[in-house]
Amino acid sequence: MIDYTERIPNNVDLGTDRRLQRALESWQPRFLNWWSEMGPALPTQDVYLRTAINVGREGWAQFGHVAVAEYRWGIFLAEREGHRNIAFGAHKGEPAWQQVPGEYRSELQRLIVIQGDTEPASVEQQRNLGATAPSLYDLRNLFQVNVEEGRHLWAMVYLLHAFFGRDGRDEAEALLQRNSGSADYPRILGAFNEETPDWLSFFMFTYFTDRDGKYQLGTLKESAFDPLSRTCEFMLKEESHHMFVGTTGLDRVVERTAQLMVEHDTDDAGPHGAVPLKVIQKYLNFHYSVSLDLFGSERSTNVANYFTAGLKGRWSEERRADDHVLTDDSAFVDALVDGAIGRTEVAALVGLNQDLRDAYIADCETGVKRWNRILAEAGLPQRLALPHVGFNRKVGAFAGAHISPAGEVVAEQEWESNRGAWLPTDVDKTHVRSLMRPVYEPGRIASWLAPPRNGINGKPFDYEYVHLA
Ligand code: BYC
Repeated sequence: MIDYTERIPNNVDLGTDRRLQRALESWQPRFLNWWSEMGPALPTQDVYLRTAINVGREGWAQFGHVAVAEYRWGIFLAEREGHRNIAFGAHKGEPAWQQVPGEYRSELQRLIVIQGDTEPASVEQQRNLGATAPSLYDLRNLFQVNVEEGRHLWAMVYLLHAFFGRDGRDEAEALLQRNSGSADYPRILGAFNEETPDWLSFFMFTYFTDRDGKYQLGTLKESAFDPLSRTCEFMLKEESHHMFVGTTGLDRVVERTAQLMVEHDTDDAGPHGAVPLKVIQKYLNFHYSVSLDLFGSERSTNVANYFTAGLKGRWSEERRADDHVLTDDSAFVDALVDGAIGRTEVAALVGLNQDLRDAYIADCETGVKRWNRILAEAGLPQRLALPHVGFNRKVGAFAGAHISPAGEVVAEQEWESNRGAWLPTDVDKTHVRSLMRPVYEPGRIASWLAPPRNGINGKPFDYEYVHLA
């Protein structure tokens, strides 16, 4: 069980390490200050939230109305039964580390800082969405995602404070100083400096960008550094709700658009108060391509070093039928070969970013299948699709190339003249924003999406999930 009598709820025996406890207790007011300045802007009395009370398989969370500013952010690591050995890399077979080995200190710290940086960034990106929530149910889900991203920040800050000394404490401060989209001090990764100005973007973000989180956390869960592995394991449990919000949110947008297309026998649901299917496709193109950039380059010596050192494994590492060392293996990765889209052979270790990205892409396809089933069931011939992996990329083999969503290399001029057909235009964004009118009455829903099939924790859709201030 998690101890909620402590100032910082935790299951890491914080009380037995007074120095660490004091250091984290002095970071806590700065976190709360950041939350009040950069967290959800909409004032509320309370929200129906889940709070982790245990890390076990059964009944790990409790639901209830909580004043958001009083949410009990804490430090929760998955319990480990027995002894764990390192599953991959040069240290394969050795016992997992409970401390950070000196030779890997800076790489490990860098990975933890990058992971930590994304968590508050997403809260900042979503800060103003409460003002335009399509229902109280959706508003509650937004706040649930936000408080848990705040908790994920706590997870990384605990590691920085507990294992990286002075440098770690400085990095924990910097996590509250960088801001999403700031010109002077931006967040580290590209996607976390983009805006999330409307709920279609929010659903796309929680579908595509949170899913990068799932895959990156999955690789860090394999880490030889056991405290990182254990914290990521528990974070993944919370993360699955965030992706549920994205998946079902987009289901409901597509469902409503399809309904109106059939009802009015038109391709364009825009004039009928919904998001046109073409605009959904453009938002999808944008969020997918920006999220692909989060996997880094197809050829990366960084990832080879992380893997060999045991810092970052592969997705489902232990289920792979190979030697888990990969020094003698090769792999094919995407590349531009003489200006054409092709593949090139590299050492398997250097190609591991693409290995992870391939698993992510296969997972993204499942959403597209769901949305296409909704269109098919409505009797519509139109379909959504993931754009080609090279489309609109800023990182890796296709950065700077001009590749259409269908996967053709085109001239820059052709790409630019099609930009508005492939990515959201100002007109599209203005239309989407015009639909974003808040609906705060229990049981009611905005015009542009269908209600959810089920409520939260067995409650009905018309439950008062949020009491506004
Ligand atoms: N933007 O060798 P390369 C989540 C940098 S999301 C800006 O190609 P590498 C969440 C890179 O840092 C998951 N810079 O790539 C979701 C490197 O810089 P240095 C977050 C970028 O290092 C929603 C240089 O370019 N967690 O949890 O193999 C809501 C060359 O890099 C970008 C992680 O990402 C970019 N997109 O892989 C809330 C896990 N891409 O070192 C939360 C930790 C690359 O030369 N991070 N660069 O100065 C990592 O594992 C790796 O750092 C990356 C990059 C996968 C991000």
